[in-house]
Amino acid sequence: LNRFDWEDPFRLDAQLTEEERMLRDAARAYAQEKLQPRVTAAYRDESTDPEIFREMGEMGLLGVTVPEEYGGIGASYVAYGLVAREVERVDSGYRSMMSVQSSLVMYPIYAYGSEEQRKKYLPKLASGEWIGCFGLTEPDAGSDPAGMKTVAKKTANGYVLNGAKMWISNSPIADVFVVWAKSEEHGGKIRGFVLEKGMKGLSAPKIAGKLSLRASITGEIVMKDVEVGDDALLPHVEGLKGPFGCLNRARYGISWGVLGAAEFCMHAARQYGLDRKQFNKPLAQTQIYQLKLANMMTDIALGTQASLQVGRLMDNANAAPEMISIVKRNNCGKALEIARHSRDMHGGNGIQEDYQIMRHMVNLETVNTYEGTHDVHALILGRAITGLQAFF
Ligand code: TGC
Ligand code: FAD
Repeated sequence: LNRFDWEDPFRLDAQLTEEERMLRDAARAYAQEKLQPRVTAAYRDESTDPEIFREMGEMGLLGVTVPEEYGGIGASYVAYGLVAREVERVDSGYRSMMSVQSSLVMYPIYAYGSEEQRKKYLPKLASGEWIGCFGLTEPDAGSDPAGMKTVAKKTANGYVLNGAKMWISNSPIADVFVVWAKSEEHGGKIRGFVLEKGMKGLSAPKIAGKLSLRASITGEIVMKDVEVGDDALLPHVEGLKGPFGCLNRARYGISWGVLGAAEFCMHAARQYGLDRKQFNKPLAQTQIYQLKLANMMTDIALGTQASLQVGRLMDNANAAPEMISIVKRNNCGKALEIARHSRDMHGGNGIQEDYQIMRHMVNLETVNTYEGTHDVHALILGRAITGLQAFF
């Protein structure tokens, strides 16, 4: 009879290439050896160590799908997903730092940028020497980015940008800002601009007091008459499909990442249930405890297979955005549910920082919200099913 492995129910390992397995193992070793020891304090102190970008760069974990000539390693989207899963097994905030840099900053510069922009920015972003951020959301435009107010006005040899972005991962420590604005020159269409730290009129104050994702710094981007040259415009994309093209990749990565967090929570609940006795028997020997573990393993296994399939389709240029909505929405919702159950299964210990479950649980609240909320992805899917848009 074939053996069943509860840690790898559908033999994911056997479905990966040698290169994908190697990158996954390198990411796991880095995350466990370098990130795991600092996360509890970083989270408690709400502090982000910029050195992490340098370390990830050295390990080749930034922009893994970007070709080697620009500093990436030209790996598959499946490999990218596996890296996200390993980093988020430690903390969603660390995965956020990595995925913003890779999918939301390096990808648009690679896909929509000029050759000069690629050469100038990508190698330094890949090495982690420069930190990037992505400004789409505004105080009055979250789920509805088409409602943004940031504008770019044409000048003799460039543009002047005015506006404010809100909830921007990495922004207070960023060197490179990919910002989306309505461009008057292009009939009010949304265009991408690459801004740099130190530009006059550009600031990025930290948003303090987050009770979720505390190891990942978040800020605003404030632009007051920021003057840039013509070379700051991303020349090869126009309209919302620009930022959405980046979000497709980041959302896909998140669908893998949250399963890493979910696996951590499930494995911890299993071990806790084996170790702790009540009523003279291990908690893991009760039916309710086993039911919860069975549900967790099932959701993780199904979610992983779905993300793997979407990744393979992305690698074959055959994926549709709605597929990504399915896995982003499902896996985030299921991971959050798994973390909440694991918190409960740990009893009083579940609220203690050493057990790490509550940190994952509150992190996943953010992940369920950013990159399109759980309900917004339901509406994207509802539109695909019915042909009727229900957003407005
Ligand atoms: P809609 O009319 O549907 O589309 C406008 C144009 O965009 C195109 N498009 C896409 N293109 C590529 N990929 C996709 N997924 C696309 N979705 C839409 C579409 O074809 C159209 O193109 P064109 O040429 O015809 O103009 O747009 P809408 O205004 O009705 O949008 C509705 C909705 C709800 C789907 C959309 O706005 C949405 O997804 N809202 C959620 C916003 C969001 O995800 N924000 C994320 C901000 S970044 C972030 O959270 C980073 S956190 C990262 C971290 O820390 O890890
Ligand atoms: P809203 O859009 O106001 O939504 C509030 C509620 O209303 C949600 O439940 C939503 O599902 C619901 N809702 C909205 N519209 C509808 C509708 N039509 N029908 C039914 N229900 C609806 N953005 C960036 O651009 N870059 C970043 O790097 C970034 N990082 C982030 C980091 C953190 C820690 C957080 C919390 C957010 C980040 N975001 C970032 C912003 C994130 O993408 C937005 O918070 C998200 O898109 C939701 O927008 P909102 O917060 O304005 O909520």
